[in-house]
Amino acid sequence: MSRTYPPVSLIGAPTDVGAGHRGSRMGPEALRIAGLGEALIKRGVDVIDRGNLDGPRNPWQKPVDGYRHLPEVVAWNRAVMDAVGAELEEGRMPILLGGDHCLGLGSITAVARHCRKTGKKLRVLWLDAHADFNTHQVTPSGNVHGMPVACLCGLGPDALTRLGGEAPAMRPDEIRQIGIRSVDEGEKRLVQEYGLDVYDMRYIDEIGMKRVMEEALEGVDDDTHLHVSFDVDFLDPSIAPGVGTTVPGGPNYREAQLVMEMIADTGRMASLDIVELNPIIDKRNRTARLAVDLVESLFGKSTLMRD
Ligand code: 5AB
Ligand code: MN
Ligand code: MN
Ligand code: MN
Repeated sequence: MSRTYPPVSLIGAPTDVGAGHRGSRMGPEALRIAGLGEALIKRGVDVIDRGNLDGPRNPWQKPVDGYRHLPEVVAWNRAVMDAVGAELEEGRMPILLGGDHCLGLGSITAVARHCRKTGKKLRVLWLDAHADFNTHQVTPSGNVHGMPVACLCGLGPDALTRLGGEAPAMRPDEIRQIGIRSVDEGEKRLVQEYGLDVYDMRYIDEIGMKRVMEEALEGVDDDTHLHVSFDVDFLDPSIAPGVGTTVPGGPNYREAQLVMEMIADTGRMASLDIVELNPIIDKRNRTARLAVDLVESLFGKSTLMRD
């Protein structure tokens, strides 16, 4: 396959302020050590590693009014939004190395703003075991990494929903969630109310990953900016133990590869988050190496030439 990819910028966001476990702050280094940059260069991609963003330390406090570490979460997301926005302005593909998934808010807010400016259609693929659609009223934990999709859809505190100025940053019909198998009670009602397109594990079991991806990618065309938000806990914990919130019953190695290969085939991926990798819980960087392997597939690595 001789597809060319836009130049890539790696942006590290070493924080776990939005999570209930500490350790995903080490995700960016683990991905670098697993050879992410080198793997992309080997695939012919022009890569610049911008290093790590700065932000407040994790104060490790209890939730206040239903949110843990809200000011710190806001600060990190602003930094991410600015950094991702700057790369998009330059015509580069930002790859956000998290960090916990609260950072998807800053990243996708920047992407959505870019789409409004350039007139592109936005399609977000949210690969995750969780819907991340909690609010402060229904969250069982107060952890903001369980809330970014709700915030993007305008549900949450102004400091998060209006990160990019206008709220909502995006519409529910611009996102497809894949691999979902853990949704909290109150969260379920909201997911339904907002009409999110959720391809949960039962649906994947029943119709198969190939058809799920065909449905999730339907309508993606030359005018589409495809953003992939890859929460590593999307993967089955038997192959990806290095995450804070494992949920059994996730996609296996081949299913995950197929997801990435079918995304690559669209040629439309223009931004990517890799989040929730927790090297403290991982075994000899195995999960980071798997993540790199899957990113290679996102950039067109496949067994045989297919076009
Ligand atoms: B992740 C849970 N729904 O809100 C909550 O890893 C887990 O970014 C959220 O998907 C997991 O605390 C957030 C129980
Ligand atoms: Mn998530
Ligand atoms: Mn998750
Ligand atoms: Mn998690």
